[in-house]
Amino acid sequence: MENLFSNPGVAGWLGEWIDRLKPESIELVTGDQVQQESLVDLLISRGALVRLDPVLRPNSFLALSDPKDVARLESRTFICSEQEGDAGPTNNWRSPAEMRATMLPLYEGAMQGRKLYVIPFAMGPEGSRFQMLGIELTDSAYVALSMIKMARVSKAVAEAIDKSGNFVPAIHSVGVPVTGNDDVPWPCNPENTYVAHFPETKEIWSFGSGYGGNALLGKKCLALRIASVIGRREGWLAEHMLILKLTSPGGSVYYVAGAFPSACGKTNLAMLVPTVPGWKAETIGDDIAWIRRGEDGRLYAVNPEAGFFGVAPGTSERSNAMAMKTVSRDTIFTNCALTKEGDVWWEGATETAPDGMIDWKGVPWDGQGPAAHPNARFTVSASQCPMIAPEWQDPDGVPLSALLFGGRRSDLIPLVTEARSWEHGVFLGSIMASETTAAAEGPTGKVRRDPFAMLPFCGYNIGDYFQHWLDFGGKSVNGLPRIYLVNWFRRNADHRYIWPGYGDNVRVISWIIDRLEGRVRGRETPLGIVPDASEIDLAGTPLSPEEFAPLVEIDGAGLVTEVEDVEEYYSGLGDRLPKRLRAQLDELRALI
Ligand code: GTP
Ligand code: SPV
Ligand code: MN
Repeated sequence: MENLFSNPGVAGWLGEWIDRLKPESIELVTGDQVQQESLVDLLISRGALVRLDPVLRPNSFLALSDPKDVARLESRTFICSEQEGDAGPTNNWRSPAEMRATMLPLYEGAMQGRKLYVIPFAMGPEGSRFQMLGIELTDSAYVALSMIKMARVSKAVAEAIDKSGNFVPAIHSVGVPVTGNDDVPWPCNPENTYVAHFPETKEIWSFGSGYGGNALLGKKCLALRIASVIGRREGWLAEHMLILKLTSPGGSVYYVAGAFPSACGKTNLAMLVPTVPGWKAETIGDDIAWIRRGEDGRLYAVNPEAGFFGVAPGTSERSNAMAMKTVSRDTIFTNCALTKEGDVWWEGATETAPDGMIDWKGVPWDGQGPAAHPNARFTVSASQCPMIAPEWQDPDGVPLSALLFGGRRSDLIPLVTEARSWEHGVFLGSIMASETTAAAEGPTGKVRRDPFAMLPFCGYNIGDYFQHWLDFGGKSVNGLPRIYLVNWFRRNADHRYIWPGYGDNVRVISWIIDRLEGRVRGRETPLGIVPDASEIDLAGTPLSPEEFAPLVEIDGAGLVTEVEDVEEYYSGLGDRLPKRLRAQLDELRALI
C-alpha cells in the first residue's frame, strides 16, 4: 500500500507507519460521494452513527461518544520543543525524545484489526500561497468523515503532496486495537491519551481520543499550534478568531476578526443576523484566522478551514437562525439528544424539551441533568451556510478594519472598550480572562487568563507570542486595524445577562465602525474608550439608556484587584514577558 504515493519521502514515511501501526487494511480518503456514503454505512453498521429522519434532517447523523471522551483534553496536550523554555510556562512540555519514547510503544500495533484511513488534506483556500498541506493517518471512520467536512480533502491535494513531498505528518489513533469481536461504537483510551506537537519538526501525534480538537488534527493542532510557530518564524499570525463581513446601511464594507475563548461566541458572531435595519452580515470563518500584513500595511485574514465544528447547546431559531439553517441537512451531530421523531435536540434549541428523548449517553432522558452534553457539537461544511460571503475562500484573504478580543466575564469588563494604540491593544489581549466552558475538560465557570483566546492553542512561549504581536504591528501603524475588548456576558444582581447579545451585537460593531469613521467620541476610562449610552442604538432592545449604563461602567475597586491579579499572572510568565507590556501595566495602575 506504500504505492499510494510515488514520492519516496511520502511513501517511505507512510510505509514506516504502516509497519508500526499494523492496520488490517488501508484506505486513501479523497472525500468523494461514494466514499462518504460507505463511511456512513460502516459507521451505522457499527452503531457509531444513527441516521436522523430523512425528512426532518436529510443526510444527517448523530454520534454519541464515550462519556469519557467529550472535549479537548488540555492536561493531555503537549508542546514538545527541544527546550522547555520554548514551550513556555503556559504549555505542558515534554522533550521530543521523551514523548517519542512514551508514544512509540503505544502506536506499536495500535491499529490491529482496524482500517487505516490515509487522509491528505489542505488547510487554507485552494490556490493560496499560504495553504498548508498535511496527511492525517487515523483508525477512526468518524474522524475521516469529519475531516472531509472540516478540511479540504481531495485527490488533487493528494497529488500536490505527492508532487512536492511537502506535508505536515499527523498521526491519530483511538488507541484500541481490535482483537476479537469486542469493538465498541466509540473506542477511546483515556488513560493513555496524548495530543503531542513537535514544533521544530512540524509533526502531530495524537493517541487515545476521538473527539474534536484532539482528533481532527488539521484544526487546533495544525492550523493553530503548529501554524503559530511557523507564523512567528515567517512573520504572520495564526489566531483563534472568527472573521465577519459587515455591510453598513450606506453600503460600506468592513471586515472584523475576533478572538473569543472556546464556547464564548465566535460561531454566533460569525453568523450574526443584525437586528438593526439596513445592516448586512456575511460569514468568512468561525474559529481560526491566518493573518498577514499586506504591502499596503493592512492586515489580511484567511479562514484556513472548510467547515464548522460548532457548539450545539444554546443554538436556536431565536439566537442563531443562520446556524440552524446551516445544520438543516448534511450534518454530523455529536453528543446531542435524539428525539422520538428521529431528530436532534439540545438545551436551548426550544424553550421546552420534547418528551421521549434518548439523551447523549444513549439512555431515555429522565429530565435530570442535560439531555445533550454541554459540549455537544455539529460538524458541517461552511459552504452550507446561507450567509457565507462569496469571498470566503479568497486566496489573498480579506482586509481587517478591527480586531475584537472577547471573554466571558460576569463583571468588571465593559461591553466594549477601544484600545488606545496597537501596543495597548496587545496589552489588553495579553491580560484577557474568561470563565472556563465545557469545550475543554475540567470545571466550568472559573475565571482564568486566556491571552488572545490562545492559552490552549499557542504552540510556543506565550511571552514570545506577545512580543511577536508587538513586532507584527511594526513601526508603522498605518493600515493596522484598531483593537477592541468586548464582553457580551456581564450579569446583573440576579445573575442574568444584561446585554441581549447575539444579533444585537451588531449595535456594538456599529459603534466600533462609528469610532473608525470618527463619528463618535466615546468616553475615556483607564482601560480605554467606552461608548456613551447615547452613542449606542438601543431602539428595539429591552434596555433603556439607564439600564445600559452599567454595561460600560468600570468598578474601580474591581480594577485594583484585577491589576493585582495581572501582576501575579505576569510574574508567572517569566523573563520572556515583553518589557513594554509591563510598562503598560504600570500605566494602567497609574490611571486608577
Ligand atoms: P468554539 O467552537 O468552542 O471555539 O466556540 P465559539 O467561540 O464559536 O462559541 P459559540 O458561538 O458556539 O457560543 C458558545 C455558547 O455561547 C453558545 O451556547 C451560545 O449560545 C453562547 N453565546 C454566543 N454568543 C452569545 C451572546 O452574544 N450572548 C450570550 N448570552 N451567549 C452567547
Ligand atoms: C474549541 O474548543 O475552541 C473548539 C472545539 O473549537 S475543538 O475543535 O474541540 O477544539
Ligand atoms: Mn474554537
